[in-house]
Amino acid sequence: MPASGYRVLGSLLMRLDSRVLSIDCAIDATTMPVKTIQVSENVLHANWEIARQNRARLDATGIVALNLMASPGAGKTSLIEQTIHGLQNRLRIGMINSDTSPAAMDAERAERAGAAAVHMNTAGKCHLDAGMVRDAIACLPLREIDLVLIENIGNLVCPASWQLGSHWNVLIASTPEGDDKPYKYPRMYGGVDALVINKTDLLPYVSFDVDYFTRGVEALNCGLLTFPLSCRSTEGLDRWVDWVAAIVGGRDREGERSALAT
Ligand SMILES: Nc1nc2c(ncn2[C@@H]2O[C@H](COP(=O)(O)OP(=O)(O)O)[C@@H](O)[C@H]2O)c(=O)[nH]1
Ligand SMILES: [Mg+2]
Repeated sequence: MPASGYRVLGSLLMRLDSRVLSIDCAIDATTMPVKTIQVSENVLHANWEIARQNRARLDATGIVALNLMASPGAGKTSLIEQTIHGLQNRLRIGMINSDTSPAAMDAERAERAGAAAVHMNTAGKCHLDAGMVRDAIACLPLREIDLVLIENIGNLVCPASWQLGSHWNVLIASTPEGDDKPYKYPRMYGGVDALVINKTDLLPYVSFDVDYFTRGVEALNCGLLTFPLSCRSTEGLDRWVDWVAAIVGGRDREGERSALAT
């Protein structure tokens, strides 16, 4: 067994020393007794405990953290860049970027925009977890930061299940993705505290029925705080930036918005 790499027992996927093995399980369902293994519950509980510690650490240094989730290409890094620019003389910002590979260009974009940035390579894993965020936080100059923007892995499924210790979970939708996404990803849309609808500049060119989309969101997450905007044209960005400044400014009162449910 090599020192590097990891094994996920009971899973169909193993990664050993950079080699990914896909294993086909041939189980004869007629003779095998049924066993239920509560692996995911235990793993999620352990994650919750670390998320709680992350929250405590952030609170102790007076930092507010936003967990930004979206599909690949929805505009997570663009929104982070625009938020850094919009707040440049008001708040000191740290950024945690995650990608499934060593490619650190999004962290570099945030750094060029003016943030202290950390790149987290999840090595193929489809979401951040609280342990990764704990390690990333440890690399940031916490005493020189007011706000941490976390760019989660681009997908609308896995990140929804993993608490990080962030104060606000924010979903970034974008108009070219289509208006059906709330109906297809209810867990993500139902679980977030705020929603950004990015790329509104493309509304005249793409098939995106705002009413249909909004009805889907409202059915899952009634009254969800929503920010339609364009990172390209900058329309709507002021309202988003002012809101971020307000939640950081009023962190004692608002900071518990995203409750850490067990
Ligand atoms: N038209 C348009 N393109 C955008 C907007 N925001 C981001 N993009 C583009 O969408 C692509 C993906 O953006 P990026 O921020 O890297 O997305 P991420 O993968 O979610 O981090 C890039 O080509 C951006 O220039 C927007 O508001 N309007
Ligand atoms: Mg990105």
